[in-house]
Amino acid sequence: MSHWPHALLLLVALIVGALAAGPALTTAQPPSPPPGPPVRYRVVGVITREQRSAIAATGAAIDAIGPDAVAITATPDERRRIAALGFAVQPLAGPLDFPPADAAYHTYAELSAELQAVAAAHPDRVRLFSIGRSYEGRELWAAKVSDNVQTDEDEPEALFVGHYHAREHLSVEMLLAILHMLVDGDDPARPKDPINRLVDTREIYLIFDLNPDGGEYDIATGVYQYWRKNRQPNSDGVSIGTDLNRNHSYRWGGSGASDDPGSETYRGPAPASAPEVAAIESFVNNRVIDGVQQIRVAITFHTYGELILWPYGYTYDDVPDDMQADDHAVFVALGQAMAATNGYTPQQASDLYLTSGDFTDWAYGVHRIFAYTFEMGTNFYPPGAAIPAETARNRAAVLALLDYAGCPYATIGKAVIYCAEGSAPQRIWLPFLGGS
Ligand code: 0X9
Ligand code: CA
Ligand code: CA
Ligand code: ZN
Repeated sequence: MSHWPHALLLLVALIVGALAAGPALTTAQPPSPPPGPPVRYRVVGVITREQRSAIAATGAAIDAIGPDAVAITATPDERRRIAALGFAVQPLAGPLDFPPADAAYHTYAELSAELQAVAAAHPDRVRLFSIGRSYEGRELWAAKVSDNVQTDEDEPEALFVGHYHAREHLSVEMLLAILHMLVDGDDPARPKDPINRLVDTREIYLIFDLNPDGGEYDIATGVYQYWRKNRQPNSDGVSIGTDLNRNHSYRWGGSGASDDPGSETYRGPAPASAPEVAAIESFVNNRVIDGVQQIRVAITFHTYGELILWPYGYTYDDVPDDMQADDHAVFVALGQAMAATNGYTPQQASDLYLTSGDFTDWAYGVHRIFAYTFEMGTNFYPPGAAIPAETARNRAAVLALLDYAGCPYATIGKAVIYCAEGSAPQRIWLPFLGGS
């Protein structure tokens, strides 16, 4: 209340200033411009909190505050309104990129280009598509990898997902490493090697970057922002972002997720309120064909901790009413089998801490998918030079999961009970895994 007269005075001063400077303020609301990614600017001559409030009131995000300038992220309309307040608005210098030591990481633009190149080089085995758009309008790129890739065959399906959390850039590199592992070096003249056989007998879906807005924001200044959430503005008018890994529709709103929009683990205002979460849920929902979910196994890659986590995260119970005992046994056996290949620690997600609304709870709770969270590495920003080793470390685990996609219940000796012999072999012999 007490600061309101100041704001009014300032506003009057700004309007007078703006009028004196020439351009008249329009009173009518202009039509909203087409949605597009907001752009970062420096606004100069900003000294007081009232000035900053006036800028924030346009809807622009104030990212950093200096002695006489602020860095903002603004839509074209917000930029115009800030300029109309009388401030000089300058484009922020410097391309959006990783710091030099981390140049090996892919920006969103580099990821998009790389995916297009791989898809063009392997039209028989790779189909590139988008599952939807991020809040700021970026395509959420996905690829299907299989033989006869344009056809939906009756083959076990697997899903891998990267970049739920913005600062966890290594997870995008993991998705790219999987793509390359699956398609590089395949030689039609050579007898089918185990990887080719896996590709040919499964349908593998890769969602490379579920949070491109957060990822781009995290690297935009040249100094990592430790950003986690997406970049969707919240209804408090101040904070930005929903934690995508708290926004899923299964038992949304329980423990281990915040209802405070300012929190790093904000669950969002409603289940699947984040467009990125809505997009992946609708993609997975659409893999139900004739009442049967086609995707049997999944990994969502995060950083960090060198962990393999299985559901549930919402409860400490190992086998609550919404989990089959045999499914729990599969989660443990398959989790341990993968951990044996990469040295990660396998455990139930809630052994780390309780969460609600994460991807794996939803994927299993709703779709009975054997979905795991992998926590890669030992910090959020391993140097670019660490990418090859950190991604190669999960190569055998990914192949083992693809192998067991034929019949996950084979891990507990119950293939005969659960898995009918279909056209797809249940196990592909993987000599480098010591597979039985
Ligand atoms: O908290 C998360 O979303 C994941 N860890 S992270 O450090 N990458 O943010 C873990 C999700 C797995 N679920 C539970 N631990 N309950
Ligand atoms: Ca196929
Ligand atoms: Ca299929
Ligand atoms: Zn994470």
